[in-house]
Amino acid sequence: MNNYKRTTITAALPYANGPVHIGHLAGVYIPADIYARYLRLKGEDVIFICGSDEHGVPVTVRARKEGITPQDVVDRYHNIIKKSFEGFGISFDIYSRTTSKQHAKTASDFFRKLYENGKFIEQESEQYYDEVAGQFLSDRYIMGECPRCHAQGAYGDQCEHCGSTLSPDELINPVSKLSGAQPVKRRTKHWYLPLDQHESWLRHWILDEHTEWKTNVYGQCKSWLDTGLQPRAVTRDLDWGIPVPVEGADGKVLYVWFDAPIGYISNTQELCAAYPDRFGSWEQWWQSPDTRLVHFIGKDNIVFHCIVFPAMLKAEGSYILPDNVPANEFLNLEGNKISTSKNWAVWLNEYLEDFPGQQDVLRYTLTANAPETKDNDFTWRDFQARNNNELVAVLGNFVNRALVLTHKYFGGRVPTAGALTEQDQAVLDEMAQTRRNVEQYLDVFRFRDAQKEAMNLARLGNKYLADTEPWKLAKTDLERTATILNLSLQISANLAIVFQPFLPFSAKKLQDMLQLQTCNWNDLGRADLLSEGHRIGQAELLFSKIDDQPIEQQIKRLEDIKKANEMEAYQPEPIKAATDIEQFDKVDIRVGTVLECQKVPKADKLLQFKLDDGMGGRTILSGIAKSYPEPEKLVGMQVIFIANFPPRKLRGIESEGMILSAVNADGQLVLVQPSKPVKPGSQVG
Ligand code: B3M
Ligand code: ZN
Repeated sequence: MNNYKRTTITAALPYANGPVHIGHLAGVYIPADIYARYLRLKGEDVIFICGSDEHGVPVTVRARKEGITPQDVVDRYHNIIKKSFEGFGISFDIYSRTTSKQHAKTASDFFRKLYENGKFIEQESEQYYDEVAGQFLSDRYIMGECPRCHAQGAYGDQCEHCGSTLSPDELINPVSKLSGAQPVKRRTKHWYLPLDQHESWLRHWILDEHTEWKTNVYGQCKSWLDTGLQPRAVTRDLDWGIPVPVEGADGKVLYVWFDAPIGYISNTQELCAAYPDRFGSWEQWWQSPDTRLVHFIGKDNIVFHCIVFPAMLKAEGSYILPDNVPANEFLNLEGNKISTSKNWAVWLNEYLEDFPGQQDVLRYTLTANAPETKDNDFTWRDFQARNNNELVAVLGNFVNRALVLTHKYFGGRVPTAGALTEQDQAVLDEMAQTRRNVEQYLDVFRFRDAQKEAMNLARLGNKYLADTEPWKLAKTDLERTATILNLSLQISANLAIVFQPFLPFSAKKLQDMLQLQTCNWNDLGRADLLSEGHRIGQAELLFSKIDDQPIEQQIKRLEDIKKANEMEAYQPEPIKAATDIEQFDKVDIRVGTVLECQKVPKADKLLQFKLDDGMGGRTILSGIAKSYPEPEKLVGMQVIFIANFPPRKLRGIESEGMILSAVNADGQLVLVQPSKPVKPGSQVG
C-alpha cells in the first residue's frame, strides 16, 4: 500500500436531465459510499465529492421539448437526484452542481491556463448546422440513412441497426433531430486537446504503473491506447455551458466532458471554503503528492477518467493523478438493459416512496449483485429473496434472538460469561478474523465479497445459537446460558460495526438497540465490546419480511412498461403480393352478432361462437381464447366473418367460417367490428 495521508474520493457526476436509478446506485454510488464510510471509520482523512453534471446537449434537448429553459431542467433534476442520494444515505461531503459560480470560475481558469501555455491546438472544420434551430449539431443529433445497411434512423456516430460506427458526413439524406430540417455545412473553429501527444506517458503510467487496476478498466484503457489516441475537441458551438474564456470564441462553450471532471475540483473548493476547519485547504486534496485520488464511475466513463482527465491534469501541471479508477460494469433490470428513454428502470425516488424505511434492503441487494466484473441482473424476486432469506432470516433473526433472550432471562443486562468451551472459543476465533476478512476485499474494491464476509459473521452467530439452543438450556443451566448470550451480544456488537459501511441505517439501529457507545472499525473482532451488566435497549426488528404483493406490483409495473414500449416499437407486417378485386369478390364477408360464446373444453386456444348470421344462425370456432379470457362478455357484440369457407370439424365441433381479428403489437388478437350496428347477415365489401 502507498504511503498516503488522505484520500479524495469522487463519484461520477450524474447528468441532471433525469432522475437516478438502481444502475447508478449499484455501479457507482453505493461502492463509493461503502469505501468512503470504511476509510472514515478507520479514522482516515477522507473527502467524498459529488454533484450534478448540468451542462451538455441532452439538457438543452429536454428543455426544448418541454418548452422550458435548460436551467429549469437542471434545477428540477438536481433536487430530485440530491434527495435520492440523501434518502439512500450516500455520505457525500458535498453534493454541488456544475452551474455553480465557483465551478464556472474554476473551469474557465483551467481552460485559460492550458490555452495560455499552448496545451491546445486550434482547428477549423466544417460541421453540420441546423438553420431552423439555429445551432450546430452534435453527432447524435443528426439522423439519416445508414450508408452500410441502408436502415433509416441511423445516428451521426452510429447505426444501431447494423452496429457500424459512422461519421455524420457518411449519412445519406441527413436530417436534424432537433427540427427535422436538412442541416447545412458551416465552418467553425474549435480547441482540441492533443491526446496523441500524451500517449506515451499515459501508456507507461497506466500499462506499467497501474497493473493493479481492475481488469475491465485496465483492458479498456489498453485497447484505447493500442488503437492510438486522437486530438479531442474540448469546445462546442452551443448556448448552454461555460463560455470559452478566450477571444474569438463567441457562441462557444466548454465541452461538457471538459468541464464536468473539473467539477470534482470546484466542488472540493466550495466544501473547503465552507468548512475550512474541518477540511483544510482544497489544494491538499488535489495537489499534494501524499493524497490518493480515487474515481468511482461506470464503465462508459472509463476513457474520460483514465485518459482524458489525467491528460488535462497533467497538462495543467499542478495536480495529482488518480491512483485508482474502480469502474463497474452495468446492471440490467429483469434481463434487459436499463434505459432512461424507455423508462426501463427502478427510479430511486420511486423506490423510496414504495419501500419507505427500506433503503438498506436495496443497498444490500445491489451490493450482493454488484456488476463488479461483468454485467449483472437485478430482479425483484431476487430482491425479495435476499431480504427474506438473508437480512431477515440470518442477520435480523440472530440479533433479535440474542436481544430477546437477554431481556427474558437477564433483565436486559449483559450477562457474565463463565468458562469458555471449545465451541465458544472457536466462535470467538472466527469472529476475530472478521476485520481481516472484510478488509482484504474492501481494500481492493471487491464490495460484494466484503459484504459476504460481513454476512458470514451473522451466519456464524445464527449457527452458534442453533447449535447451543440457549432457550432450552435456560431452564437447566443459567450459567451456561449467560455465557452463550454474552458471546452472542458481542457478536451483535461486532455486526453493528462491520455493517456500518454497507447498511448504515440498520447498523445505527443495531448500535442504538445495544446502547453501544462507540462503533469503531478498529474494535472489530473484540469480544468485550459490551461489558458485563451493561444495559441494552429494547429489541426491535431490524428487517421485516417482504410479501409477494408489493413485489408482484413492481413486476406488473415493468410488464406494463414493456407492453407500452412494444406498442411504440411495433412495425406492421410487410404488404402481401398483389391481388385483385376478382379474387377479393370470391370471398363472402358478412356481419354477425354474437349470441353465445364459450371456451372449447380441453382446447386452450379455441372459443366457440354461436352467431346470428341473419340466416338462422351458425357456429364458428376461433383461436382467440388467450386474448379473451372472459368469452361470455362478447355476447351481443358484432363481428365480421367469412361465410363461404367450407365447414371444418375441430374437436368434434363443426366450424362454419372464420371470424376476423387483427394482431396487436403485444401479440394479442383483437376482434374487428363494424363502427355502427349493422343488420346481421349484411355483406362486407
Ligand atoms: N455525467 C456521465 C454519466 O453520468 C457523466 C459523468 C461525469 S463525471 C465527471 O454517465
Ligand atoms: Zn446500418
